[in-house]
Amino acid sequence: SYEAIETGVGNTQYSGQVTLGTSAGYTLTDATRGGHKTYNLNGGTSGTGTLFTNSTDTWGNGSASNPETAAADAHYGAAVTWDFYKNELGRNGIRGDGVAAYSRVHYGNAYVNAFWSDQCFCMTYGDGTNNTKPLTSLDVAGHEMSHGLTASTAGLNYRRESGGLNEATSDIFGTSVEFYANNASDTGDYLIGEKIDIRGNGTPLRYMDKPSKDGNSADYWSSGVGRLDVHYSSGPANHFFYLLSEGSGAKTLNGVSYNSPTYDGSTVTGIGRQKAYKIWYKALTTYMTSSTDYAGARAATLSAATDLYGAGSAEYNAVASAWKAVNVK
Ligand code: ASN
Ligand code: ZN
Ligand code: CA
Repeated sequence: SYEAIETGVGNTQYSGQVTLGTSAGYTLTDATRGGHKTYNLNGGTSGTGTLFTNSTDTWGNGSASNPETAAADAHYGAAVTWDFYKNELGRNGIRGDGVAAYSRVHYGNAYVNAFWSDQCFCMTYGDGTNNTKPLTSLDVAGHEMSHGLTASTAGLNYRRESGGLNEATSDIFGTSVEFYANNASDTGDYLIGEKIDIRGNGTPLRYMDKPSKDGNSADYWSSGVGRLDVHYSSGPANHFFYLLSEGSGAKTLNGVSYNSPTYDGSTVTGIGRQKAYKIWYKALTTYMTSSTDYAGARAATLSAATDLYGAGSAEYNAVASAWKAVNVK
């Protein structure tokens, strides 16, 4: 799990008190993680604004009214994601070259989104509804940073089925980062955005065990899935990842209850999240291309499972079963 070497203290909004990588001055510059910096846009929508600087090495107070709080969450999310890539995927930063991206917080006014940009090689966060719910939770940070990972590897086009796979890749690694952090205030789950309350009713943005619970996402592949918005055509791949990790049916984990269905009534036995994300990462970085569709993702993950665990392995068979369970054959 995540352990910072440095001594900065972040009082975050979503993850409690955490250790942050900071540099003398003090600034939010994480020297041990490629020099990742976090900037304050202070309501602006372009440029970098100003680097977060402080007379002490304590950042934020847990409340969105303190501008450093969202910065602490974002800086922490980037650090955990960096460590996840390094320690779990064997990857040295987004591009594998040891160079960090940067984060920008307080984008615009009450802006309810976060995004990755290849142009700046950076991720950006709005402050959410009434400027009280910044979109800086761990799973969202892992999601956004992983758009950079996808862009620098498979390059999945952000439209049609490849776009859904691009979105799913960000949800898969975003949720994996949340589990990896082992943070008591934001325990791991297969929900995306459960902390940021975008809908205003306490429900998450997306559900990986049964994507249709969001009212829009597809649970299963069909020939029309590529016409959906990419955040909904991600459903079958998110569902695949859940089934491959945890298996079908009912399950409670860290206090969250899941009940994952299958297209054909089959039973899937999970192989655990760690093997599942290693297979997805190998597929993404070795076999997927910009135009990979669902059939191609199935082939890519089967090849990856063969490479990692062998052709007749239980892991290979579980990949095949999980795809069949979301109607990809
Ligand atoms: N937050 C969204 C995402 O990362 C922004 C977008 O629609 N691209 O998917
Ligand atoms: Zn996304
Ligand atoms: Ca989550």
